[in-house]
Amino acid sequence: MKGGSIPIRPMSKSPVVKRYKRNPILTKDDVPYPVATVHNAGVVKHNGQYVMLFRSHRHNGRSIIGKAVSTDGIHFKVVAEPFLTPATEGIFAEYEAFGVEDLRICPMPEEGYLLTYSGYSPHGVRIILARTYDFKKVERIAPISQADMRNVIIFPQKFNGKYVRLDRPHSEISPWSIWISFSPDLVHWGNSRVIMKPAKYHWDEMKVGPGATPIRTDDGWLHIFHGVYSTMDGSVYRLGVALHDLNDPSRILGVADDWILQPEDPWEIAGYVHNVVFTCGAIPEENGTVRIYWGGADTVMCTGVADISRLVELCLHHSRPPMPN
Ligand code: BMA
Repeated sequence: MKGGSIPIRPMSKSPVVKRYKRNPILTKDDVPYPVATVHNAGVVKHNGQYVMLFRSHRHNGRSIIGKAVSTDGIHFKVVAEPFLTPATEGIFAEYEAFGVEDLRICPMPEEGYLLTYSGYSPHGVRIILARTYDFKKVERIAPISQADMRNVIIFPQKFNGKYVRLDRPHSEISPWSIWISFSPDLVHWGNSRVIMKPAKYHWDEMKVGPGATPIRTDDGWLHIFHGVYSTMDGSVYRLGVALHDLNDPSRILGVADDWILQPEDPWEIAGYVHNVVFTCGAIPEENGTVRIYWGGADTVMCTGVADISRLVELCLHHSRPPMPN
């Protein structure tokens, strides 16, 4: 230390997720039709391109899903028309009347891309399953939950011939916890049980919910989820990680005790809903990192990268019980 001065370090943000320096990467100004927000996007790699299906509030306050594409995962171009708007006929019209939100993409080998999103209507919020092969045409398959359920993600592999999903029912007795369910055909789901609950007086004490489609690693399925803490100034949404057994995803090998990302940039702290980072998609890269995408304050899209091995280590060696109390 020269001259005895105390070095002043810049305040470090998340030590785990390295934010892209030029966040946000997508805003309403990039959208060629009128919207108030761009956030909570599912993302996959398809034919060498990154495809992002993002949520936008229309000026009437209801949500639709737009599509953007990119060659590097950072610079996205939004296509001229929305990808998914509320259905106009049949059962889907009835259950999507108030909007479609927070779409997740599951690349299911040889079965195209399974899409799960929230359909809002006078009957509540429930999950709708759809499928696309090319991100041009979308086929709705079925509503796959009753009200009130949000945040369903499907594992991109079958287990003993069954599809497996994480879901998030809520009741006063067992508030906002992560459950697992199984299906032989994607339409009928059951054998559900709770596998992860909020931890008292902890950053996720109010809610935990499924986030990005789980990523297969040598050590287990890595799941980036969201956790919510309630304060006198409203709720704070942060991201955490959990690791599920490779062959039996109902077995959680570890949940990292600390969050990996919290609202810190101005566009995460203030916006349509303050203090929110919320993920619906993350992509494993060949260099051992995962590119995480998150909505900032329900208003803009952001990205950053983390080392997969570090996230796995946090789950295995700095963990808290998945079912505290
Ligand atoms: C959740 C969902 C998300 C949203 C978050 C923060 O309940 O509505 O879509 O990002 O709240 O507002």
